[in-house]
Amino acid sequence: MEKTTTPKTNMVFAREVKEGLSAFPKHLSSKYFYDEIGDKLFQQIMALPEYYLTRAEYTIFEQHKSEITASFSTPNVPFNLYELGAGDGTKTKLLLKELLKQKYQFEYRPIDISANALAQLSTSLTNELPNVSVRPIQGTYFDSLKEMGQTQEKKKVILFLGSNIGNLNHKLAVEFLMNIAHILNKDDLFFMGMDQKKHPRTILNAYSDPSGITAAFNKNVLTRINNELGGNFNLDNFIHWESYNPETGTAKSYLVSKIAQEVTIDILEQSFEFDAWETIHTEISQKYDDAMVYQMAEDAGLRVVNQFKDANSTFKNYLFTI
Ligand code: AVI
Repeated sequence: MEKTTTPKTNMVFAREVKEGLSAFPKHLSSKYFYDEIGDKLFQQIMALPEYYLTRAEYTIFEQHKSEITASFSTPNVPFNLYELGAGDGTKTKLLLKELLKQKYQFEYRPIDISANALAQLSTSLTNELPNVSVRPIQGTYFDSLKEMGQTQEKKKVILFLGSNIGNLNHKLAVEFLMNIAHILNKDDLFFMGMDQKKHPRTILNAYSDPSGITAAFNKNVLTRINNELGGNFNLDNFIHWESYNPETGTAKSYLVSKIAQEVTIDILEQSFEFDAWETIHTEISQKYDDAMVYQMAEDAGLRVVNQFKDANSTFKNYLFTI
């Protein structure tokens, strides 16, 4: 999910909090989980035994790196490798190493809203893979997609890993894919990680770990409201709750008010009432199957040309073209 960390986004944050807490049922966007603390909590989540997604995608890359990179291009066709929301690049480095080994001509263009994340990634790449040419782009997905669409340049391969698409509701996910389709030329490719439907218990466990890290991650949106908008949320008055609907494949996170309470947010000059056991919906993490993915692709003007999976089809990476 795209992060929002700049001060200028505070006004947007304030407006969205006002809308979300005035709505019935209440909601807040999971994009506000991510600040310095939220980023660290997400790093911890990715290392949790219950959170299988990151390891599954890493395994796919380890096991299929030569087929994956061969499906991107051939050594004689130069291309730009873009990555939306690059993060720390742990999984991508496996592909970068393989591309170097196979003598592909490419430039790696990680995109992230956080200048700090990009600087750290560039430094680690310079140390670990000094032969990779790296040219980061700092900005939102939206701005960078627009820029990519305007530049007529060499072939593009765009990575969007980690099932980040699952944090968008269906309508926004299809709109996002339409934007991707719009900027792809004939030979360009889009490579996306999508978590798969599986035993509901496995999914629930991944989002409600007993160590409480996911709960702290979910509650970080309240901490941010307290710190950035002058809120007085008492975090102990809320519990993290996860649900999974195996029919739709939708996992949803909530914060549930344990008591009837009133919370004040200074910047908004407003108070919000909570009944006992009232919910704030904070995140959706959609799980997919092939039928859904092919339908979404068709609706967005994309075509699935290849897919890679781990042994149990826990997670899949799909390759799309227009
Ligand atoms: C970033 N995103 C794909 C994660 C997910 O699985 O939905 C965020 C997350 N939320 C709770 N745990 C991890």
